[in-house]
Amino acid sequence: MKPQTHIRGLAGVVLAGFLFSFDVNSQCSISTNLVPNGTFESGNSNFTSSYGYNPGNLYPEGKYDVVSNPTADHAAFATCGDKTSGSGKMMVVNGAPTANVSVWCSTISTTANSDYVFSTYVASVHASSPAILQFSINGVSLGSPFNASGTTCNWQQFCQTWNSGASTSANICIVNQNTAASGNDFALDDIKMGIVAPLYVEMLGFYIKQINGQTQLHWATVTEIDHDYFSVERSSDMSSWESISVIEGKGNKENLTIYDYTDIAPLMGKSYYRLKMVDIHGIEEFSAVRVAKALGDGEKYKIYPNPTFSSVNLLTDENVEQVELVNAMGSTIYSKKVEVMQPDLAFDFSGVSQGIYMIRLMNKGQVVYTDRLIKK
Ligand SMILES: [Ca+2]
Ligand SMILES: [Ca+2]
Repeated sequence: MKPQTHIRGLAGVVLAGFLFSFDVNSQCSISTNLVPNGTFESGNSNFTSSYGYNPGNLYPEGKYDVVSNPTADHAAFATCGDKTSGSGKMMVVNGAPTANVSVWCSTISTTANSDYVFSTYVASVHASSPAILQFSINGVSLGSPFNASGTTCNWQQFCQTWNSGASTSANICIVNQNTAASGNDFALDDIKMGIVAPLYVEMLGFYIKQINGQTQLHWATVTEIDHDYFSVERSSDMSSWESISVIEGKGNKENLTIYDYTDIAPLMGKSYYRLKMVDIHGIEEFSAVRVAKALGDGEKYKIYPNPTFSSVNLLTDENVEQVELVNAMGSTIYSKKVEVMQPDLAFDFSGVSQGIYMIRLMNKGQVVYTDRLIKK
């Protein structure tokens, strides 16, 4: 589905230095679910199917049942918990090799000219030929077909947006598009449809700046609705994220708020940052991802903080054998051998008098880098 973005309030607001980005996603989020018994907890009711209801026996193709354990209806089906609670009911289907057959349909009232999200969870109950399903509304296919996981009992959510146009009712269906004869056996649960959840945070920018080995994060919001908090998240690989700070949101407001956070100890190499925004209803959205490199492009050595009151850190991927401090008279007043090279080394200059020095990095008897260092 398309990312939901709003730029309301941008006009007239000038923030020098901000990289404007509006890529805030609200995937599959709906405000109020309109599908009755989408959880199947009421059993075989509130929906229709072109497949046959065959309670207790799913050996024939093209049949379904509403049960809490697929194995109960077919010995070769996996023992899966439902999506709703893990112990509730789900619709279990022995998919037949005929495309364009409606497996599940329901009719709901809709408001004209509104954006809706239609969403379902699907899990395979047999590993072969995972289900290929497609949404359809009022007889028109919606979006691309989607595939259930090849791993049994692995519930995955699929959703599509739909604009109601002039429609005041929607016959919503989940249609089989798989023509495989064997396998194609799956379960549906937690089917939902509703108006797209409103974006509760309108971001006006999110950028990062690197200063003295620290990463400063700056962002701004225009509107916040029921906003609870930001979680500042960091990752070294864009796949596993850790929350490094939680910053309270403003709740509800319609004016510009600027937020700042400083990561005083970024990861070695690259640090990726993103903001998770959570509203009071628990709905989550994510900002764009920004990346900070410990060393700038073409930069081999970084000494920070500078000026310093006590110690300095040396950040480098190069080999350094010795670090020296030279005073204005040209005398070496500090010299330390690097025993074990690490990408981030600390040197204690607390015993060094206030003044301006030259810090010198040596490797194989050669000076490889010099910088002016102010000791306070
Ligand atoms: Ca359920
Ligand atoms: Ca089948």
